Amino acid sequence: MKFLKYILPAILVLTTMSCSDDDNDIAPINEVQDLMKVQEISNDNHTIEVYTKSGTLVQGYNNITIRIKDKSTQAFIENAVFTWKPVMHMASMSHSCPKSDLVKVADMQNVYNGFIVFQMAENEMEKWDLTFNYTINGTAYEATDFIGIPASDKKTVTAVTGIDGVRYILALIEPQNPEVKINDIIVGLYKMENMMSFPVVENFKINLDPRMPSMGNHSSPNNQDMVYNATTKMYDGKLSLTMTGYWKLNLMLRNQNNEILKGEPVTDVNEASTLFLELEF
Ligand SMILES: [Cu+2]
Repeated sequence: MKFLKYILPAILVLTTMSCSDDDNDIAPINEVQDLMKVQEISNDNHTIEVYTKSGTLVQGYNNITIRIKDKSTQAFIENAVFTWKPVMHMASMSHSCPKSDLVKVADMQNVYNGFIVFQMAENEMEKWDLTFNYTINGTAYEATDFIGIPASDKKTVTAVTGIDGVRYILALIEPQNPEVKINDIIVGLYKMENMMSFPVVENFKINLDPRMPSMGNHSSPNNQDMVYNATTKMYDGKLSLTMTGYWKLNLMLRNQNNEILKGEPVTDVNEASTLFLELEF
């Protein structure tokens, strides 16, 4: 019995340890198995794999996961420190867009995550590119390439000028898969500080009035206006969808003094706000 009591646990521990070692060396867990590769962006030293859920980038909000591989060893790099910069090259000027930091995902080995809000789609003459600047063990590298940003058929991002003269960008982040129910709605709100800087706007409020224009412009019960969430740095509310189809999400943007900067109430004589987002499901 002593054998079982002392030796068996020891064997179990050793077995478990060697198993996890094998996992690391031979078959690392696939940390991108629920995602699809959009493209690779490379330089002489590394290949950066860009992933999203759909395998594409879209006009609007994009949750983006990347892995970076050493070209000579084929090993994924776990300790890169990134900045990234999306730039649209337009006829008369270049500009960037709202984005988060690109950071290593906690409890994962090889993947980094962040988001980018592309407020404009590409066209024949005007394209986006994406630059990664990163350091590995103190050495700096850069990789850049063009990326494809086709137009979204529904308005999931909008850029407007408030009565304060500031240019704001609003992006629909959730629901990505709307249902007939009361959905959590999340919107990102950013201001255009200059061509390259789009910081988060804090502590504003966004009124929400979803309507179905094809059905007498009816609304829905139990919606909740969107308020700032200091943890996520986004705006949270409740979006009530009583049936499938096309919904126009009429919005009013209010500053910290509760003044309306953009948008109008929907009434019998005013069927829509000039500030809105759209979804169809
Ligand atoms: Cu542009």
